[in-house]
Amino acid sequence: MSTEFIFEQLFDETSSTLTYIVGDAVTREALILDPVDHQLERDLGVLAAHGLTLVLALETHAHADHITAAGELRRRTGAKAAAPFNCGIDPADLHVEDGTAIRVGSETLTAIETPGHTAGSVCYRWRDAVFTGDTLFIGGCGRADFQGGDAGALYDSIVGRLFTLPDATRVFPGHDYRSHRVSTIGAEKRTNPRLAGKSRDEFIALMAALNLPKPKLIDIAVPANRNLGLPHGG
Ligand SMILES: N[C@@H](CCC(=O)N[C@@H](CS)C(=O)NCC(=O)O)C(=O)O
Ligand SMILES: [Fe+2]
Repeated sequence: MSTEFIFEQLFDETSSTLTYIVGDAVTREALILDPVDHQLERDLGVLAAHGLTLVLALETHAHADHITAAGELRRRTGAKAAAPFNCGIDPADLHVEDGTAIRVGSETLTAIETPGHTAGSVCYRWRDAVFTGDTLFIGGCGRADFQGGDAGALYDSIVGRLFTLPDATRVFPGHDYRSHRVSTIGAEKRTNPRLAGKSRDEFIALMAALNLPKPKLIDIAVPANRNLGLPHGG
């Protein structure tokens, strides 16, 4: 593994989505994780500013609240698209499963299947960090009430998979609704109000009582995202 890498965390105000770019500073190849449709030009600009060639657009899950730019980035740049196997994103070039190693130059991301927010949700471990998608947020977690979501499975994914990573592992979530940007596994174990000191049953009860309104875009976004954000037939 080269020690030289490029890393960018980018925020979309409209959907509170965090998008990430990971690049190899030597080969200048890069991937983008969870890109948002209307941030396409921003993201191409960031890649160009670093002199990076996009080789992969990667998803943590089929999003319910915004549309991915993965398909359009593939069309514009020739990058491949990768998505979790269980998300129904059929046109992806690569379907990610537990343990799948995603290589970009000499950087490697390793997939961890973390069902719960959706049935197919995946997190990605990279160096001393983990990209947690909507499985684990800073001081919160994704909801579990649609797309095969399951609060018990979410608890098992967070506690059984993410919380068994080293405490110093940095946590980069897929959304943040309160201006947080990075945490650690150790800090989330100690202080995340959804999880710290909570039993599995208490977590399930807490999630069942959230009663959140459904995301405004869900009926448009989920079918679009299963087609990498492109219009069907497009
Ligand atoms: N108000 C937002 C809600 C977005 C939403 O529900 N986001 C999901 C992730 S796709 C979530 O897990 N939110 C957690 C929460 O709101 O506590 C919208 O309409 O888009
Ligand atoms: Fe989500």
